[in-house]
Amino acid sequence: MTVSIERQGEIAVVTVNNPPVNALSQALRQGLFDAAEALDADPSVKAVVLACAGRTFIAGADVGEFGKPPMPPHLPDLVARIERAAKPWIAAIHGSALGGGFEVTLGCRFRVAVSSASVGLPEVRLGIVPGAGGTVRLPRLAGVETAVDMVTTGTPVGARKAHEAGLIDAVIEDDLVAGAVASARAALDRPLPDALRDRPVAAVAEGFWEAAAKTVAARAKREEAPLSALACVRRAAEADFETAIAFERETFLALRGSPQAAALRHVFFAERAATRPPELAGVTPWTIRSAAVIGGGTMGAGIAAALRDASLPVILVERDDGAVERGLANLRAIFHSAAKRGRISTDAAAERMAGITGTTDYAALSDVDLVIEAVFEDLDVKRDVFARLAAACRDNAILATNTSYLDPERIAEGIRRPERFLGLHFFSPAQMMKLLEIIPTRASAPEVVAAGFALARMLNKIPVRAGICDGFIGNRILKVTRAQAERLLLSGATPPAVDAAMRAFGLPMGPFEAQDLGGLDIAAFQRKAARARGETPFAPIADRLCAIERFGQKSGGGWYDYPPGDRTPRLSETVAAIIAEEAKDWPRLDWDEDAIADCILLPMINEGASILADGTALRASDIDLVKIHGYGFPRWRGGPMHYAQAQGLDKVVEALNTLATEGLADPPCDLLLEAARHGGFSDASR
Ligand code: T1G
Ligand code: NAD
Repeated sequence: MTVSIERQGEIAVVTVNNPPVNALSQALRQGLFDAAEALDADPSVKAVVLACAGRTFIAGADVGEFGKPPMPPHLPDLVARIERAAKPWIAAIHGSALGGGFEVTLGCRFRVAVSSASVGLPEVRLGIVPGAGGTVRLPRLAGVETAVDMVTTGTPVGARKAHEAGLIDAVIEDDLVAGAVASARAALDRPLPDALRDRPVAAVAEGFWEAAAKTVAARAKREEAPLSALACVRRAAEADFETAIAFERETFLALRGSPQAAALRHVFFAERAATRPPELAGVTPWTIRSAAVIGGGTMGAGIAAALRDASLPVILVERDDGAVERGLANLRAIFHSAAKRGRISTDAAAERMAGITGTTDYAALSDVDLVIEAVFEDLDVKRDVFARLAAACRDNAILATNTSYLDPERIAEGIRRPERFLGLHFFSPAQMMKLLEIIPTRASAPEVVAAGFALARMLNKIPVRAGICDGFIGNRILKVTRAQAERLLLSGATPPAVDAAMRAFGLPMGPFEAQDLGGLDIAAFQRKAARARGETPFAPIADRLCAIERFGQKSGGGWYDYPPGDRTPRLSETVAAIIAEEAKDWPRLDWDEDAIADCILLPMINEGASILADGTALRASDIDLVKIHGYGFPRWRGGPMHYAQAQGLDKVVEALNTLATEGLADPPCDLLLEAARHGGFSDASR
């Protein structure tokens, strides 16, 4: 039963129960509509409290129904029905009242919530706008500024701030339903406030809309929904209620069927599926209450900061006392800049730092639950570290490596109790980047792998299981991206043209700007190791730049020149000369932005398909999450694999064959050909 009604005297309590998050499925909409009808017809009912069972209030429309034909009662009609009810409805909110769930409360005359609750209209994060009056009733309740902020960012508001902003009428400290019933009774003794539909929208200052459009456009970049949401609030402020409601509905329906909305829905479900991989269902993870990090450099400091952000006590181990001090200084700098940017308070920064102990003594690790190694990318150095860890740590302590390219099997070779070892691959800066590649070895115990996923939830990161190969999922595709970028230069394109094309596609920066920021040396290490294994990585120009120590911003020049103290990329004659020499036997082609993007994206998709084929990734959606959360692939395109399907895999195969005949890419792999025949990658998420 999704809707039940019980009476507390003249107050009816309507309880919704539709696990897991009380999403507004057709059955729930019908149940609530029928309840409104029945309660209106019962003269003994003076007011209605709307509450929810389970862990949250209504978390919105049932996103799973989006791809299906809409069934009545439609949500706008349900909200309007509750709003014109003969008795006042009071929404009693716990957990999250989001999207359609919050819109239902805007149909109610009053809203009360427990202090831990939040309310919001996150629809823009799904590429749509509120579709049940949220952009029209919210400015009538809390003013245009609050409405614009909430609907264009999608960021929920906590109960106390919501109360200050007039979004809710009261914060209930004790029993929510009892508090709501009491509020309902009290409301019956006073004149009822107007329904939101009958309230005016307060005027805004001259120039408000133009300024808001600038801010929203800058933040939204290429995402369409935020500016559409702003237009809906403006219509609500400048037109009558019915006109504004119709405009919102029209905008909602248009966006719901858009490629961006399909992509963002795909990512929404992929992110949720990623945290609970079916292959680990029922496996109890080893507990993590304390941690240690070996190496306090770029990654070690970032990882330690992320662990502290999750309130875990951290021991930082370095080679010598000087290095310990440098590691602690790196951490202080991270927390200092987080406080400077208002992400945390200065007190919190001090508290984070207080929870870190620096040492060179492995004996200090005798009782930690988890150790993450982030020392130099050198096999012998890492093997020595794990030999010492295997001796110093408990048998049920998790031992993890943050290697980018080395084989975790070889790093762990010979250690005692290898079932406690796995790869945990963070991305730089580790305290910010959401992605965590989890790389089990053949010996890794399922409970240890499950602990990796539990750690990701603790650190609020997106976990993706990756198999062992050179570069796992993300860096393996990155190698292809870089090789393609070089092929473009050798066939007539320039670094700024390639970077501009990829930025136009939606990436925060192009492949050459990104290499200069991260440093060309890490990939050079990787190519050296690959050549030692007898492989032939393709990077003729990057090899020559590294040979003359052009490692990027950190050495004053890489693909671009950087004057001292200035991170603005400048064209480099040296690089242009090297490209010209290397390109002398290559055919020169004319490259426009789309052709450049295809030359990079299509081989990326092809590599994704071969990663699926050899099981390095279990799901195409996992590859999408890796590229979005680790490499800045635009979320509103859904990731490379979703993008490929949206373009049509047969078209992708055809375009790849063209690139292959021009010697600019490998031909489509078998799995991609098969997926094109079947119209999709087998596991594409719903
Ligand atoms: N529809 C369908 N399923 C949903 C859902 C939804 N709205 N929200 C969550 N789920 C599923 C999710 O896939 C997962 O399933 C399970 O619930 C638990 O979710 C007209 C049209 C509420 C804060 O954008 O933000 O209303 O993986 O792991 O961490 O204007 O879920 O177990 O099978 O995320 O506790 C607007 C989306 C919709 C809110 C709970 N609403 N949800 O977080 O659990 S658009 C949203 C969330 C709309 C109207 C428009 C979070 C949460 P499974 P979970 P959680
Ligand atoms: P880094 O050079 O910045 O830091 C390495 C640190 O390890 C140094 O502080 C060094 O003193 C310390 N160290 C070396 N040997 C040690 C030992 N035996 N015991 C204790 N400490 C020791 O390097 P980084 O960029 O932080 O990379 C660390 C690891 O993370 C590498 O495996 C790298 O491939 C991987 N990684 C790097 C990135 C990145 O973008 N930098 C991203 C993901 C993974």
